[in-house]
Amino acid sequence: MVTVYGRRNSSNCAKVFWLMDELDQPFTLEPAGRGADARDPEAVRRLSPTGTVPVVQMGDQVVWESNAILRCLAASAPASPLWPADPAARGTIDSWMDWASISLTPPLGRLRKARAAGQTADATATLQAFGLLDRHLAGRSYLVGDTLTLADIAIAPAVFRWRLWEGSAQDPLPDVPNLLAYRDRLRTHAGYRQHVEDALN
Ligand SMILES: N[C@@H](CCC(=O)N[C@@H](CS)C(=O)NCC(=O)O)C(=O)O
Repeated sequence: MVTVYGRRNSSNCAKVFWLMDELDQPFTLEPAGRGADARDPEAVRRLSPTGTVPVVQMGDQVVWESNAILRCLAASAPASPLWPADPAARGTIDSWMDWASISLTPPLGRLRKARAAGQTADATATLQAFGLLDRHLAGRSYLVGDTLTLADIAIAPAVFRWRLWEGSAQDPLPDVPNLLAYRDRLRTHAGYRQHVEDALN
Protein backbone atom coordinates (compact mmCIF):
# COMPACT_ATOMS: atom_id res chain seq x y z
CA MET A 1 0.00 0.00 0.00
CA VAL A 2 1.16 3.49 -0.85
CA THR A 3 1.07 6.19 1.82
CA VAL A 4 0.85 9.79 0.69
CA TYR A 5 1.85 12.47 3.18
CA GLY A 6 0.22 15.71 2.14
CA ARG A 7 -2.74 18.02 2.19
CA ARG A 8 -5.65 18.42 -0.19
CA ASN A 9 -5.12 22.16 -0.71
CA SER A 10 -1.53 21.84 -1.92
CA SER A 11 -0.88 22.19 -5.64
CA ASN A 12 1.95 19.69 -5.59
CA CYS A 13 -0.13 17.14 -3.68
CA ALA A 14 -3.08 17.68 -6.04
CA LYS A 15 -1.02 16.24 -8.89
CA VAL A 16 -0.41 13.06 -6.90
CA PHE A 17 -4.07 12.68 -5.88
CA TRP A 18 -5.20 13.14 -9.49
CA LEU A 19 -2.71 10.57 -10.77
CA MET A 20 -3.73 8.01 -8.14
CA ASP A 21 -7.34 8.38 -9.34
CA GLU A 22 -6.30 7.98 -12.98
CA LEU A 23 -4.35 4.84 -12.11
CA ASP A 24 -7.19 3.58 -9.91
CA GLN A 25 -4.64 3.06 -7.14
CA PRO A 26 -5.76 3.03 -3.52
CA PHE A 27 -3.58 4.87 -1.01
CA THR A 28 -3.55 5.98 2.58
CA LEU A 29 -3.47 9.73 3.14
CA GLU A 30 -1.47 10.93 6.14
CA PRO A 31 -2.43 14.60 6.61
CA ALA A 32 0.79 16.63 6.57
CA GLY A 33 2.02 20.11 5.74
CA ARG A 34 0.95 23.60 6.68
CA GLY A 35 -2.37 23.64 8.54
CA ALA A 36 -2.88 19.88 8.26
CA ASP A 37 -4.06 17.94 11.27
CA ALA A 38 -1.02 15.64 11.29
CA ARG A 39 -0.92 12.63 13.58
CA ASP A 40 2.88 12.90 13.60
CA PRO A 41 3.92 16.47 12.73
CA GLU A 42 7.60 15.49 12.38
CA ALA A 43 7.02 12.58 10.01
CA VAL A 44 7.66 14.49 6.79
CA ARG A 45 10.87 16.04 8.15
CA ARG A 46 12.13 12.58 9.04
CA LEU A 47 11.22 11.15 5.65
CA SER A 48 12.32 13.93 3.29
CA PRO A 49 15.31 16.28 3.37
CA THR A 50 13.14 19.13 2.10
CA GLY A 51 10.40 18.77 4.71
CA THR A 52 7.85 19.65 2.02
CA VAL A 53 4.78 17.78 0.84
CA PRO A 54 3.98 15.58 -0.96
CA VAL A 55 6.04 12.63 0.24
CA VAL A 56 5.17 9.09 -0.71
CA GLN A 57 6.14 5.93 1.11
CA MET A 58 6.07 2.60 -0.73
CA GLY A 59 7.28 -0.15 1.60
CA ASP A 60 10.77 0.86 2.72
CA GLN A 61 11.21 3.39 -0.07
CA VAL A 62 10.44 7.07 0.23
CA VAL A 63 9.98 9.41 -2.73
CA TRP A 64 9.72 13.19 -2.51
CA GLU A 65 9.47 15.95 -5.15
CA SER A 66 6.04 15.76 -6.73
CA ASN A 67 7.17 15.12 -10.30
CA ALA A 68 9.50 12.31 -9.20
CA ILE A 69 6.54 10.87 -7.29
CA LEU A 70 4.34 11.03 -10.42
CA ARG A 71 6.93 9.15 -12.46
CA CYS A 72 7.50 6.56 -9.78
CA LEU A 73 3.78 5.88 -9.27
CA ALA A 74 3.09 5.70 -13.01
CA ALA A 75 6.04 3.35 -13.57
CA SER A 76 4.83 1.10 -10.74
CA ALA A 77 1.34 0.76 -12.24
CA PRO A 78 0.31 -1.34 -15.25
CA ALA A 79 1.25 0.22 -18.61
CA SER A 80 -0.69 3.41 -19.23
CA PRO A 81 -0.71 6.09 -21.93
CA LEU A 82 -0.15 8.56 -19.10
CA TRP A 83 3.50 7.43 -19.05
CA PRO A 84 4.24 5.40 -22.18
CA ALA A 85 7.03 2.82 -22.14
CA ASP A 86 8.82 4.37 -25.13
CA PRO A 87 11.86 6.30 -23.76
CA ALA A 88 11.54 9.09 -26.33
CA ALA A 89 7.86 9.63 -25.50
CA ARG A 90 8.78 9.69 -21.81
CA GLY A 91 11.57 12.15 -22.58
CA THR A 92 9.17 14.58 -24.21
CA ILE A 93 6.76 14.33 -21.29
CA ASP A 94 9.70 14.83 -18.92
CA SER A 95 10.76 17.93 -20.84
CA TRP A 96 7.44 19.61 -20.03
CA MET A 97 7.47 18.43 -16.43
CA ASP A 98 10.97 19.81 -15.88
CA TRP A 99 10.17 23.04 -17.70
CA ALA A 100 7.09 23.58 -15.55
CA SER A 101 9.09 22.99 -12.34
CA ILE A 102 11.94 25.26 -13.37
CA SER A 103 10.43 28.01 -15.52
CA LEU A 104 6.71 28.24 -14.81
CA THR A 105 5.94 27.33 -11.21
CA PRO A 106 8.67 29.37 -9.40
CA PRO A 107 7.88 32.79 -10.92
CA LEU A 108 4.17 32.09 -10.61
CA GLY A 109 4.62 31.15 -6.94
CA ARG A 110 6.59 34.31 -6.20
CA LEU A 111 3.93 36.39 -7.93
CA ARG A 112 1.11 34.77 -5.99
CA LYS A 113 2.93 35.34 -2.69
CA ALA A 114 3.58 39.00 -3.50
CA ARG A 115 -0.03 39.55 -4.55
CA ALA A 116 -1.32 37.84 -1.41
CA ALA A 117 0.86 40.22 0.65
CA GLY A 118 -0.61 43.18 -1.25
CA GLN A 119 2.71 43.93 -2.95
CA THR A 120 3.25 44.71 -6.58
CA ALA A 121 5.44 42.21 -8.38
CA ASP A 122 7.03 41.84 -11.77
CA ALA A 123 4.95 39.42 -13.80
CA THR A 124 7.28 39.29 -16.80
CA ALA A 125 8.77 35.81 -16.28
CA THR A 126 5.38 34.29 -15.53
CA LEU A 127 3.75 35.89 -18.55
CA GLN A 128 6.62 34.76 -20.77
CA ALA A 129 6.18 31.18 -19.54
CA PHE A 130 2.41 31.23 -20.11
CA GLY A 131 3.02 32.78 -23.54
CA LEU A 132 5.34 29.92 -24.45
CA LEU A 133 2.73 27.45 -23.27
CA ASP A 134 0.00 29.16 -25.29
CA ARG A 135 2.10 29.02 -28.47
CA HIS A 136 2.89 25.34 -27.93
CA LEU A 137 -0.77 24.49 -27.41
CA ALA A 138 -1.87 25.96 -30.77
CA GLY A 139 -3.50 23.09 -32.66
CA ARG A 140 -2.85 20.65 -29.79
CA SER A 141 -5.28 19.04 -27.38
CA TYR A 142 -2.70 18.05 -24.77
CA LEU A 143 0.91 18.94 -24.10
CA VAL A 144 2.28 15.73 -25.62
CA GLY A 145 0.32 13.61 -28.10
CA ASP A 146 -3.45 13.33 -28.28
CA THR A 147 -4.25 12.12 -24.79
CA LEU A 148 -3.65 13.08 -21.18
CA THR A 149 -0.12 12.37 -19.90
CA LEU A 150 1.89 13.06 -16.74
CA ALA A 151 2.92 16.35 -18.34
CA ASP A 152 -0.68 17.63 -18.22
CA ILE A 153 -1.19 16.45 -14.65
CA ALA A 154 2.07 18.11 -13.56
CA ILE A 155 1.26 21.45 -15.15
CA ALA A 156 -2.45 21.54 -14.28
CA PRO A 157 -2.23 23.48 -10.97
CA ALA A 158 -0.29 26.28 -12.69
CA VAL A 159 -2.80 26.36 -15.55
CA PHE A 160 -5.65 26.55 -13.04
CA ARG A 161 -3.93 29.53 -11.44
CA TRP A 162 -4.09 31.42 -14.69
CA ARG A 163 -7.27 32.86 -13.18
CA LEU A 164 -4.90 35.06 -11.18
CA TRP A 165 -5.08 37.32 -14.21
CA GLU A 166 -8.78 37.14 -14.82
CA GLY A 167 -10.37 40.09 -13.18
CA SER A 168 -7.00 41.43 -12.08
CA ALA A 169 -6.50 45.13 -12.56
CA GLN A 170 -2.75 44.85 -12.01
CA ASP A 171 -1.79 43.53 -15.43
CA PRO A 172 -3.38 43.73 -18.83
CA LEU A 173 -4.90 40.34 -19.67
CA PRO A 174 -2.73 38.72 -22.34
CA ASP A 175 -4.38 36.96 -25.24
CA VAL A 176 -3.90 33.22 -24.58
CA PRO A 177 -6.75 31.47 -26.44
CA ASN A 178 -4.93 28.13 -26.68
CA LEU A 179 -4.18 28.09 -22.97
CA LEU A 180 -7.83 28.81 -22.13
CA ALA A 181 -9.04 26.08 -24.51
CA TYR A 182 -6.54 23.69 -22.90
CA ARG A 183 -7.80 24.59 -19.45
CA ASP A 184 -11.34 23.84 -20.63
CA ARG A 185 -10.09 20.47 -21.91
CA LEU A 186 -8.51 19.72 -18.53
CA ARG A 187 -11.91 20.50 -16.99
CA THR A 188 -13.37 17.50 -18.84
CA HIS A 189 -11.30 15.25 -16.53
CA ALA A 190 -12.97 14.48 -13.22
CA GLY A 191 -9.59 14.33 -11.48
CA TYR A 192 -8.78 17.88 -12.56
CA ARG A 193 -12.14 19.18 -11.34
CA GLN A 194 -11.87 17.42 -7.99
CA HIS A 195 -8.20 17.66 -7.09
CA VAL A 196 -7.19 20.89 -8.80
CA GLU A 197 -10.20 23.13 -9.37
CA ASP A 198 -12.19 22.31 -6.23
CA ALA A 199 -9.32 21.55 -3.85
CA LEU A 200 -7.16 24.57 -4.72
CA ASN A 201 -9.99 27.05 -4.97
N1 LIG B 1 9.35 21.09 -5.62
C1 LIG B 1 8.56 20.53 -4.56
C2 LIG B 1 7.82 21.65 -3.87
C3 LIG B 1 7.10 21.13 -2.64
C4 LIG B 1 6.41 22.25 -1.90
O1 LIG B 1 6.87 23.42 -1.89
N2 LIG B 1 5.32 21.89 -1.25
C5 LIG B 1 4.57 22.86 -0.49
C6 LIG B 1 3.07 22.58 -0.68
S1 LIG B 1 2.59 22.81 -2.37
C7 LIG B 1 4.87 22.70 0.99
O2 LIG B 1 5.31 21.67 1.45
N3 LIG B 1 4.61 23.78 1.74
C8 LIG B 1 4.83 23.77 3.17
C9 LIG B 1 3.80 23.00 3.93
O3 LIG B 1 2.71 22.68 3.45
O4 LIG B 1 4.10 22.71 5.11
C10 LIG B 1 7.60 19.47 -5.13
O5 LIG B 1 7.26 19.56 -6.31
O6 LIG B 1 7.21 18.52 -4.41
